[in-house]
Amino acid sequence: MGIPREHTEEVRAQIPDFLNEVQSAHRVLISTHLNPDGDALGSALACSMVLDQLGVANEVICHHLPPRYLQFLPQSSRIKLHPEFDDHDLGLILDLDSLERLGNAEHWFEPIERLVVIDHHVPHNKPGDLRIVDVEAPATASILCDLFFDMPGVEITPAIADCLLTGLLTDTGSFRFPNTTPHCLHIAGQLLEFGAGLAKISEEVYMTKAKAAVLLAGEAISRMHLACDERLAWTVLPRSLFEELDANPEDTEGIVNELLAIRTVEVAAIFREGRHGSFKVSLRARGDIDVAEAARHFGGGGHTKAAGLNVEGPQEEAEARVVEVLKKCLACS
Ligand SMILES: [Mn+2]
Repeated sequence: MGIPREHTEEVRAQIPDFLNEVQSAHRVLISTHLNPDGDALGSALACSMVLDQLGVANEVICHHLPPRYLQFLPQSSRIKLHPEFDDHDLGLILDLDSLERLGNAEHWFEPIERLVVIDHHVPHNKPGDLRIVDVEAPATASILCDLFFDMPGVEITPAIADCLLTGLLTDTGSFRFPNTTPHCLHIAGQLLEFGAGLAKISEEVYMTKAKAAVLLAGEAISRMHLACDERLAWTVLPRSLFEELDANPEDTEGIVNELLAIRTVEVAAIFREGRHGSFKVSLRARGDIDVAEAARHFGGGGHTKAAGLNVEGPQEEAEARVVEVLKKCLACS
């Protein structure tokens, strides 16, 4: 498999269309997907600041407010649950290709006449009057770099550079995933020249956690089960544990990767008990193993190496059903 190559020139060719859309708008509503990550929020905020520079009135809304680890993003307090105005004539959505993934924010986009979509996911519903989509791009933020670096009237400030670099970093796992292209590293270098603070972003995103998150990780690891010659690892986090540690669902972020880090482990799963006794299961895999198929078995989905599903309790049954399917994935049952 060769290195992926994004369609930088095709994106640049859409600069006039993008400018035409935003400059003929009276007020733009910007949004991104629910459970927003660094690419989603970094991209939304970067767009907002670029529209400011172009003199285009705009607002940013999201179904969820920024999680704690992204609250350092410049101007993150601009992100609201609801818009203040109701006279938007252009919608700009980032890092998603299905309006449903806007969650509650979708409602505010329904009356808006025109829509611009900027995204790097495989298209589903293809909404939008102007679509700037590159499925080979490692992040929506990298498409925005191609769009904004040479855009007339736009200056990449340190704040914009921080937002875009956060998107690049989080969607490439700090430049560790196979989607890390030469172009991605090149534009990351340019973002540093524009004043992005790599060390500060890393500190906020990766090196700072709530105490509850660290305690929860300890519990998750100490409760871990191994099977299939230690090729399968899983752990269950009951609701009572979250109450005891004063932890929230956000605090489970990254724990599944700790299980997958064990040298022999090829599939890792973390079960988190939800409010109604059902379990949200995050799956991770490496090597040739495809966990998306296992997730689909339970009506879930995702990527081959990272997928998720929901399963009804009680705990023992939920655990047994999912583990059985994961053992089949590993051909060890
Ligand atoms: Mn993304």
